[in-house]
Amino acid sequence: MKVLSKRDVSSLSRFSEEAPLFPSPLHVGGPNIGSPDRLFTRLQEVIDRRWLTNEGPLVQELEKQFAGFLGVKHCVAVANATLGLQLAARALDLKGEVLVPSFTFIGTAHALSWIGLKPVFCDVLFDNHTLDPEDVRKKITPKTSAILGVHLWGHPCHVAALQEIADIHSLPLLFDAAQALGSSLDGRKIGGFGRLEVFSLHATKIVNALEGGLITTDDRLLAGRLRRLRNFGFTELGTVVDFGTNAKMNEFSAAMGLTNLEAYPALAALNNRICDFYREGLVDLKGIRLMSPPENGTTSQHYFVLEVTPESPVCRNSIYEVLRAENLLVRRYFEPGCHRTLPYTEEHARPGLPVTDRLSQCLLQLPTGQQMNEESAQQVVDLIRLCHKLGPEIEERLAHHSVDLSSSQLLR
Ligand code: T4K
Repeated sequence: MKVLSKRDVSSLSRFSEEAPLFPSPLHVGGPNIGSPDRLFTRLQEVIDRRWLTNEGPLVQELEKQFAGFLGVKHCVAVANATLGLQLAARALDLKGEVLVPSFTFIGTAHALSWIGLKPVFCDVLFDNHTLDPEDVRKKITPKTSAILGVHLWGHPCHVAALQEIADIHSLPLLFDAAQALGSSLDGRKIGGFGRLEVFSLHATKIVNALEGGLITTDDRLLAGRLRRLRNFGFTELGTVVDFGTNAKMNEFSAAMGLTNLEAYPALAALNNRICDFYREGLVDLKGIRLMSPPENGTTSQHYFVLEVTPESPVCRNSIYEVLRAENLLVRRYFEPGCHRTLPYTEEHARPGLPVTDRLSQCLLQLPTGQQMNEESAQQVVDLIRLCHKLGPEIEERLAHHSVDLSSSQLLR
């Protein structure tokens, strides 16, 4: 691995012909994969059994294992979280408007729009980047049919405050828990809050099923309806009683999901070590604010989030460019907020979501998970510290030198 020995801008790939610091790209969301032996055994079983989808034995096993892990009564496996959110909205008979945070992955909003619901974007709180209960309160109208919180970065929403508002207005409260597998709030795992919660098992999540999702609830009747909706509205007796769709998880995905769930304790422990490394190495940098773990809960630390404030000698976008040129593919989630994303701008591009607008311009996410070890985490720290030290010179170079932006790495 290249060493940042010269410690001046000429050692940075962004400004020289030097090879990148990391020989292969480090991704935010690089997939974690549990025991290959366990995975191949399960895949062989699927092949031998010739039962590939439609609530096969591995999907049933996965639902049981995840329900146990999350401490919920019912877990309905689906093809991905986007379909999971749509099934959730249909199962709760939502109509009209749903209050959602603008600061989330676009999939949260699109899932609703795709089935004719209108996401009404609310701001988030600066402390943990989740739905601001006060803004929710202000935006409730007779057209509101639900409140959808997002446990962003796995940080639990202010559930009690949101539940109180939902109860006052007799609205269902549900959660997009796509990023929150393994998180807990006040000693209770995310999964059992609100009417239901929706997790993602996408390749980039701490536990993946290639593609996949889970809907969790303690409500037996709701779980039954979700099961029918994911399979064209069929009952167990084969009669169609509802407007269903195809949101089923297949057996290969379940094999992957089960295998990777077994690796969860080791993955969370690894993230813990990597994030501690990041914290210790970056905590003293002026203008770099590290997002603290939740005060009243835990997360898997799958997302390491830092804020670059105006006091930093080098701005967020310059750090982003320099790091990506070194194959450290940090992300700027979520820029812009949903309310400033093309399909939604007409209605929502007006001032009024100041925290979302600020966060979308100052955050960076660093890689975690199996692709990292303590040596690479140290390299990440050294690189960011160097960027910080060389800040004014980096800014000057970026302002005055023509930039080759054709690299796909820089465009994301
Ligand atoms: N709600 C929230 C709050 C979410 O965060 C998400 C998904 C959803 C709902 C919807 O869940 P699903 O319907 O997907 O189950 C990624 C993921 O695709 C997306 O699932 C995730 N959130 C979002 C936060 O991140 P992108 O477009 O930013 O990145 P993507 O998929 O290109 O992958 C990120 C990096 O990971 C890539 O640069 C390359 C690397 N990668 C990716 C894949 C798929 C690999 O190394 N190997 C791989 O197999 O959305």
